[in-house]
Amino acid sequence: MKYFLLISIVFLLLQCKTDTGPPDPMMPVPSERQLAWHDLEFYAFVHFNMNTFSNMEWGFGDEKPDQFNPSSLDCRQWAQVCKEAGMKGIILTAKHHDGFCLWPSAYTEHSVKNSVWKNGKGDVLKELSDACKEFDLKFGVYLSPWDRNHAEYGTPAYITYFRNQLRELLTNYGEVFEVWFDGANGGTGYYGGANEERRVDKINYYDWGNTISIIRELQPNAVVFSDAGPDVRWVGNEHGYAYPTTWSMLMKDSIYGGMPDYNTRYSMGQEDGTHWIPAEADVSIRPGWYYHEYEDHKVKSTAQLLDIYYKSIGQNSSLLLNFPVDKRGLIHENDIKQLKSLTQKIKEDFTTDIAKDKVAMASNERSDTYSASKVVDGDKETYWCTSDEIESASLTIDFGQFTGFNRVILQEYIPLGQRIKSFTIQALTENGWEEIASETTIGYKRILRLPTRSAKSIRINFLEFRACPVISSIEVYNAPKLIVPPVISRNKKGEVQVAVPDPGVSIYYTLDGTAPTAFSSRYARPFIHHEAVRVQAIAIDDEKQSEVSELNLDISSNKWQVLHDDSRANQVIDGDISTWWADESANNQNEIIIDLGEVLNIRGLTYVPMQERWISGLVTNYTILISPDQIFWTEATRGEFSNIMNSPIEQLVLFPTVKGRFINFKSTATTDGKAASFAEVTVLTESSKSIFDTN
Ligand code: FUL
Repeated sequence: MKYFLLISIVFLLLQCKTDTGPPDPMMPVPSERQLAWHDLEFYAFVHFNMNTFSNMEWGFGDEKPDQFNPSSLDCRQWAQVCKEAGMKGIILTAKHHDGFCLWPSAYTEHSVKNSVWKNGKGDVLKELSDACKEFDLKFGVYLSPWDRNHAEYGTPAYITYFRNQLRELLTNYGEVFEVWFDGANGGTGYYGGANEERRVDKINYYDWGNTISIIRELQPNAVVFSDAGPDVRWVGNEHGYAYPTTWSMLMKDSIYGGMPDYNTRYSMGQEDGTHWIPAEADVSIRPGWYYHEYEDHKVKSTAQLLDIYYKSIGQNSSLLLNFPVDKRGLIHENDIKQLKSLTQKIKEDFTTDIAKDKVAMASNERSDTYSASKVVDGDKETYWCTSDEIESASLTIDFGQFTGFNRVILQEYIPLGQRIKSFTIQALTENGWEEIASETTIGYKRILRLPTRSAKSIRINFLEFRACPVISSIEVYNAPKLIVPPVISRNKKGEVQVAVPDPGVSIYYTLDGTAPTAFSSRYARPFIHHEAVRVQAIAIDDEKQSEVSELNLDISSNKWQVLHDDSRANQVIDGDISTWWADESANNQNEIIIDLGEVLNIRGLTYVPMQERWISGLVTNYTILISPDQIFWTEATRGEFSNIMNSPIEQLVLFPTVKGRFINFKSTATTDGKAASFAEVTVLTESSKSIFDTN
């Protein structure tokens, strides 16, 4: 009996060691809390705090609690917007670098309790955590380690303060799914009135190990984000992009929060990383993290947001999309519109999985339990896996008939580690097997955007791996093209360009003022048009048609010249609003003189201020002078762009027609007293009058 037992145990052990049981995990592997986090994929950041009211990105710390006064704060609106977009949670800036607390902390006076908002009885954390519960969303907190308000920042006493606050956040608001620690630490600040610069030893000052123990004690399921994890890492940029090669592993012990070369050396992760610390891509829907009225026209386009989606979630990262909640305390209408447009497009892109339940075959199957069919069964918990000792492997999915497709989603079964180092995809087209992709990592999820083609089968060849491939899912879709109104522009040469983000989408346009249709001229390439004109265009693909976009143009600037020693001054008339020029040697009184090359009937001009993230030298007051010969000048008009700081969009100035060849657009004051800057100036002549007036 004894012997029988022993033999059975040895037999069982041997069984486990054979290739038919599950493969050994390839270390490191994710923890339970990380696995739950991976499944979230898409969740929201909200930057809303003192900076919203001081119109800053990094407040100095000397702001007064009374400045915080939202007129109609509604966290339920945030939650509803995020829920409807399919996002899984919201992380709020409970305290940003300026130190103001959105909850009535017992450890500071610098909080909502001393604001006029709700007579000091409000608590934004409470309102948001309640709203998240109501809308079944996860709730997370951003607590800035740097505090430019606190008198003791830089001393051990501040660490106690910081931990006390962390305890408040993790005790009083229910379940927290992510605690977010920013890498920006130390610098100038108010520091309780000291108004000085304080640097800290970023490696040792925070004693992170003990702070993280508090999080583990109070919120064992919460993941902790920082450059070095320990659970989730920064993707290394604020554009929302992971990388085609993105490992979830990291050499954790060589990294600390805020290290200068983090993004160039570590943000892609490391194949031989010692810890599982996957990437999170954070990006704002506007240029700034905080709300600024002057960015109302700069909400990212559908094409930009879609690109972010594919380059984050599609490249083994999660996506943390930020909403700069406005002074009312609401997600702005423009942001909601773009978010809806993004989520609508994502839904369309992944409507029908062509691979689902189709016949899948592999060059090697570890056993029936791990057969190729597991990748198309719609169950992420089952997976295909090969035996251990293989050099390469391939898996073929047969669609049964020729089918058009352009997206492939692949997922590794990450509880057993991230394994794939390189793979190719082939498609069985009418020309036989053709290679259509050659890529590196997969990880939790990889989405490939490919040109649309028709194929009967696809084959994925796994070429290099750290351990035998373990694939839980392969999905195939045929995403419709992105149909958005075309962008029309004209450069200095007079070339009119009409552009759409998705190649292969047809563009039709008109120049005669009629609305374009599929029977109008088809746009193939840029064309020269020097005269005044209204260009209207639409994008069409199959049955779908975009809204009409239009651009009213006066005569082209090809004969014009900006009269200045610095030839870069001509960027002001190049038709490209992303370039700008300022005469740095001048003060805010500087001017632009344009030589039109001939005498024209001038009736106005347009001015586009610089479109950079940090704007400076926007013209607020101006005088416009016109001359036939640069000797006799006539003042055409003078005036003010009163709201240009908050709304830095194209400004229009009209005046009674003056004949002349030279136009002097003279700045008499700028927003910040710096040299006047100009992105684009166009001159309006009599020839465009009928075009503009019928608008
Ligand atoms: C940065 C911070 O300094 C920004 O203000 C913002 O909070 C962003 C998410 O992280 O590093």
